[in-house]
Amino acid sequence: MPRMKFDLLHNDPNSQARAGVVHTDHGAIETPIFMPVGTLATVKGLHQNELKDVVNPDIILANTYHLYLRPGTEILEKAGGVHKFMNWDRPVLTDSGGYQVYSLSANRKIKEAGVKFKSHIDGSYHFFTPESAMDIQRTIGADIIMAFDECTPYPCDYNYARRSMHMTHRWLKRCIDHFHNTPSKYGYNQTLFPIVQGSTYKDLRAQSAEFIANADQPGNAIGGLSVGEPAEEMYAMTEVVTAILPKDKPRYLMGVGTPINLLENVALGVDMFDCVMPTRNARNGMIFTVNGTMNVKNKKWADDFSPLDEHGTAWVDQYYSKAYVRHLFTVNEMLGKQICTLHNLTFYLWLMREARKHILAGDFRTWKDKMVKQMDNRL
Ligand code: PRF
Repeated sequence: MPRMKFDLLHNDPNSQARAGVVHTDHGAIETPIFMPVGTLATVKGLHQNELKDVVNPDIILANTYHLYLRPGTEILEKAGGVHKFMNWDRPVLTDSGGYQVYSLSANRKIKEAGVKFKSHIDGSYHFFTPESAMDIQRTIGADIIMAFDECTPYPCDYNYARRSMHMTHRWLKRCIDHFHNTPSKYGYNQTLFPIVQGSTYKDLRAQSAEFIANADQPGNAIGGLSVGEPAEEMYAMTEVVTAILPKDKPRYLMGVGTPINLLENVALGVDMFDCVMPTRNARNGMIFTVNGTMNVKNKKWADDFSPLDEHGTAWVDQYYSKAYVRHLFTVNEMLGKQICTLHNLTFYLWLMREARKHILAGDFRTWKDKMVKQMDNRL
């Protein structure tokens, strides 16, 4: 099977930032990229045509843990995979469940064999192993699938972090063996990304990055960050890891983050991101703009009839006023959440496209420093 291809187009001379293109059987992904989160095979609140034509991401993300519980692998297989099921013909990435199991389910027991967990839906018990995580992701049919790992909490003592990292490495070996011995189900290629762990310890991060680099898969991910540590500590870890991971393969930082976190990590050599923040916060009335974050529920917008975001590039930004969107939240109308979701995702995707333009133009560093200052603000 041909390996997923990554074309590295340009390196920024004043940072580690890169612009590239990842090629998959469902199309190309221009990096740096933000992947909207569609946990349950829906980016909450958006129609596929809005997602495609307005937000226009090259790839979206879905979750193994959630799709395994509902609708289940039998339905997904009958549907012919997640793309057909949700009517999305561009690339999809699935997380392995190696994070949601820890963050969502009660009574989980982590052992060398795998993780036993209790469903957050109905309390039923399930068992995930590195092998079953590969099988489920084969059935869901994402273009990029993730290794089964343990995401350590923050803070995490050194010995636990070290032991957990080694288990994640042993699990990776099982993932790779199983993945490469099972065929894809729907006639297109799938690619496995291993995940670097090691908590907030530089030596562990370096060791894990070496191990993951040696696994020689077509792309690599960084996990275990954005779990409560200060941003500076996250950046320090990213820096250690990107110095070791191969330059000719895409790097995906999992579950990150704010617009500022994205730009700082792009500067450290990260190519791909996902996070629930733009969609989840939108549903709570929080929007991100070039001039900072704003809570549209705030009383001060009650009679502000200016556009939701005068610098915004989404049609909703000029079409609706702050006062109107605030009103929708006050009376709990679903349109408010939809408007803010469309705004935030459009903003995140715009920010990554701008970053890419500036990397290609050679002035990323000055642009990034200016944007970070400007966005570090509450409206
Ligand atoms: N592992 C996996 N998924 C993740 C993470 C991880 O460490 C994170 C960490 N922020 C988000 N999503 N498998």
